[in-house]
Amino acid sequence: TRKPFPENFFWGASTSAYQVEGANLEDGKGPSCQDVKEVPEGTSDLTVCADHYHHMKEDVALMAEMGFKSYRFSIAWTRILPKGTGEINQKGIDFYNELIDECLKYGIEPIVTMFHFDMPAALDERGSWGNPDSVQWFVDFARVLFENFGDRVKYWLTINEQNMLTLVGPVIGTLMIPEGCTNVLKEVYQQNHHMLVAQAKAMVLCHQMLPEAKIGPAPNISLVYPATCKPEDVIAAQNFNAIRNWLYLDMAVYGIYNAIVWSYLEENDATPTFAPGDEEAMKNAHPDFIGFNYYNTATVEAASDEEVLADAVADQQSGSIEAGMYKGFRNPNLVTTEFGWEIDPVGFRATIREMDSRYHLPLLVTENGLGAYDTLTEDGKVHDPYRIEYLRQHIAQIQEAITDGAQMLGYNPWSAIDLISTHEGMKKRYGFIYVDRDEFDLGTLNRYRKDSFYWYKKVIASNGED
Ligand code: BGP
Repeated sequence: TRKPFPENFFWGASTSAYQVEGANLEDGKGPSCQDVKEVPEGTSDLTVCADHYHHMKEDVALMAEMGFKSYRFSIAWTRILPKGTGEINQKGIDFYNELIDECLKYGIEPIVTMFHFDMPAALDERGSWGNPDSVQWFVDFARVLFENFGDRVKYWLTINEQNMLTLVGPVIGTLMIPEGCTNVLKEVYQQNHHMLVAQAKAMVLCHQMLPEAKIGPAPNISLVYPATCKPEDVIAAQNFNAIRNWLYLDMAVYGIYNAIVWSYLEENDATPTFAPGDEEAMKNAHPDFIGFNYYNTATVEAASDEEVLADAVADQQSGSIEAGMYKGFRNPNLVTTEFGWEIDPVGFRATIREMDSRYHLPLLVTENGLGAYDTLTEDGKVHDPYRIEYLRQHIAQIQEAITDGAQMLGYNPWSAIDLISTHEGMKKRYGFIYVDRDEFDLGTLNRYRKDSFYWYKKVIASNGED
């Protein structure tokens, strides 16, 4: 028999500021990298998104109607500090105060991501995460957040999907590589190092300033399978697991560089430079839990040194710049979504088991979900049985993992409400709440409850038994 979900399990959902809020330069907000980048062809820009900035109360009321126990959202750095450092924008503070208070009014726990793919443009101009000062920029921003919201926010997430920023950021434009850079691998892992130190210092600061609060990382963790039982394929899978997953959690939890990754960086003249105090800072930091996003597993086979990996965007799971370590492989045992992402609920359990036995920390699912084309019917309905099925299967596997003994804090799938997808604009929807707009036609921006909305409400009311 399966063990039940814990009593105080955080049933909720997620969003991120740059994808949901809109009002991207309103009320004093400065531009982030997202506002100045070229959006992928055929996709909407990020000026309006779901217009959550102006519909916030209505949206939180809908989340409350579903019975949410938690809502994971991110705070836009440039709403708080328009230039990334220095002057505080009071209107930005006011917006998040209202959002937090609105959540608490309904008994919804705010879970706050401090950084979700939205580097202030002013800081990109100063070298972004490549500038050693970026560590201090982030810590100063963290201090402003803790000072202003720490009396009510108890759960903090440092950096969303730092591993994806490092692996595919240079390709999708969320990590800036200076022009003329001759060793991209070294540059990327130097930036990654600054993020790791920034995260460590922010965790320590959080514990100093807010002894009651809990803080953790939020990487995208997907177990990597070997394509076959060929020993070389197993090595390739270990390589990719180390590069994609364990580097980030070994660092967050133990403050150490993963040995496989370190030796790979050494071989490629790409080890990061440590500033004085970095090592100590990393060792001193201890997360209270691990937040993680899970969409699907990855499968790889052995690769030769010459094989350069193809299109990182088209194949997000296996595409990266670490040539020679592994090669992506389409898992023949899994079906894919309309957008080509593999679906692997059992892999969710396997991923959780692996994290539990490596780190022995509580785990919080910060994303999971199905991106699909949804249609609004004339009578205002959205029939999304495919989403219900996806979520149901994944929730069942969380329960299996709980039965295995993993300590699960909550489930916050992507996304609470339709928003702009990272790669596909508005057409790829994830929400329980439908937003009436198209890619370029802003429509009415009215909200509609999808079938999954009513279904998730029952799941929450029955604490996962439905
Ligand atoms: C994660 C990001 C989210 C979100 C999600 C879905 O990587 O943290 O911001 O976008 O993926 O991805 P996509 O929008 O590309 O379907």
